[in-house]
Amino acid sequence: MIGQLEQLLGQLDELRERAIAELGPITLLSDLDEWDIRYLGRNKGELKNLSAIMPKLSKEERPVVGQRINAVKSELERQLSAKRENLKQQEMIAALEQERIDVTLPGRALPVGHMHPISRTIREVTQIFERMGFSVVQGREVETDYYNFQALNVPADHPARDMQDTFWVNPGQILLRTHTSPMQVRTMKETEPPVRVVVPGKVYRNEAVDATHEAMFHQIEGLLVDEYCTMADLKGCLERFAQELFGIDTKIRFRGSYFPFTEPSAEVDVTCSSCHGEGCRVCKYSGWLEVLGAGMVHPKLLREVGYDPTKYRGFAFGMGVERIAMLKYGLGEIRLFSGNDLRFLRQF
Ligand code: 2U9
Repeated sequence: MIGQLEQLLGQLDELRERAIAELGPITLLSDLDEWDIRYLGRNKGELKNLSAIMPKLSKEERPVVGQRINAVKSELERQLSAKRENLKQQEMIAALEQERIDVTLPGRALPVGHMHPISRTIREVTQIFERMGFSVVQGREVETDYYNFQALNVPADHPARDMQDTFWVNPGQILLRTHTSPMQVRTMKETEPPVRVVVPGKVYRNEAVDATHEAMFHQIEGLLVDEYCTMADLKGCLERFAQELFGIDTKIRFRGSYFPFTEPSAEVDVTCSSCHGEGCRVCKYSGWLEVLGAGMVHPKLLREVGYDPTKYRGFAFGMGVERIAMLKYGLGEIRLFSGNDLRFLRQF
């Protein structure tokens, strides 16, 4: 009986040695799982097979063998878990080696867009007036007949109100604004003088489209109302504006004109920025470019918004943004601005 016990213990020792020897060279986690099943498997594991002999042992032998089985089992489990940790570490190190990134590599350049030339012109113009104390306000593009025409002293039979010139949403009532002026009326109705605003935005006119006319374009209009305000202030303000936009040598001139909302009214020319007044194709050999309309706010408008025309006066002006941009960038075709052709837009 002693011989059988010794043999059994010997087998357990041999199993332990063999298992540990086999564990050493394993390099893959999958092989480790196989090893686990082979030696420690609950079903057909070698240790389990040796344990099957237990019931046949004597009362004295059983604890001796049992203890030895448990010792071998713990030892193998300990070694397995150490090996598993070790392999996991190595796999991670290998992955890190492989996936190593070069942080000094220059990044991929993302395409960067830029401002549309019309937005840029609007910003440039409004900033000049902001430096002179004007605030920028923007209004709605769908307006009422009252704010777009009536309040601005545009008579019912004025050609601008014609079906042909205005895009009506609701004929006689709702329209796409034909100028940004409705916003000046709204501003005056909401605030007490002094008023100093510039209003940039889209406007709509139902006209034939050609190289210099579009059905939608942008305007910037300005309005100043104060107790003391003259045509000389208007002229000084616009001269300053022209010099900031086209160059310090720029001169301006007023030519008498007519608008329903201003009296007196003027067309404002600036000396040609292409030839500096000498005459060229851009200015049609006149030396002058027409860039603005302007005038003193009609007293009827002041009364309409609740201002006392004996106490307050105002000046107003307006310009087409596309026209300014065409002059600034030397373009002869207005439709390029709305065409969204990247070959054109990328040049700015
Ligand atoms: C109020 C009072 C007065 C705005 C003005 C012009 C003259 C003008 C044109 C320039 C080129 C329109 O884009 S364009 O075709 N504008 O000539 N605009 S005075 O006068 C106002 C506006 C609002 C309350």
